[in-house]
Amino acid sequence: MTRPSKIGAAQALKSLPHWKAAEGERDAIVRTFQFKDFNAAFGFMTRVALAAEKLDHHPEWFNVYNRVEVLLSTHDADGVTSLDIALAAIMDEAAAAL
Ligand code: H2B
Repeated sequence: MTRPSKIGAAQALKSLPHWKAAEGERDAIVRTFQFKDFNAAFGFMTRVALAAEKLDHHPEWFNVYNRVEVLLSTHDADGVTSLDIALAAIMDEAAAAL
């Protein structure tokens, strides 16, 4: 399958108001999600994991209790692509539904 090419964080963020550029060298976008409790956070992660597998595009994330810190970037493109925008939008929707 053809992989999308790099768009860059600044361009991607125009359509993703809840996200910001990662600090440091990497071209990546980040968002921290907060949920009611661990059960809600892990439910979110489960839904997103299934979508990520379907997309063949996977988040870097870190969970403690009710908090999920997410970083999205396309390793193959060395930066943010349309796949990251798609996964970010899926995450925003999944979080809003909880
Ligand atoms: N996820 C992310 N975030 N970036 C990638 O470049 C990537 C991925 N590549 N998931 C996919 C898997 C690739 O390794 C497989 C072989 O398609």
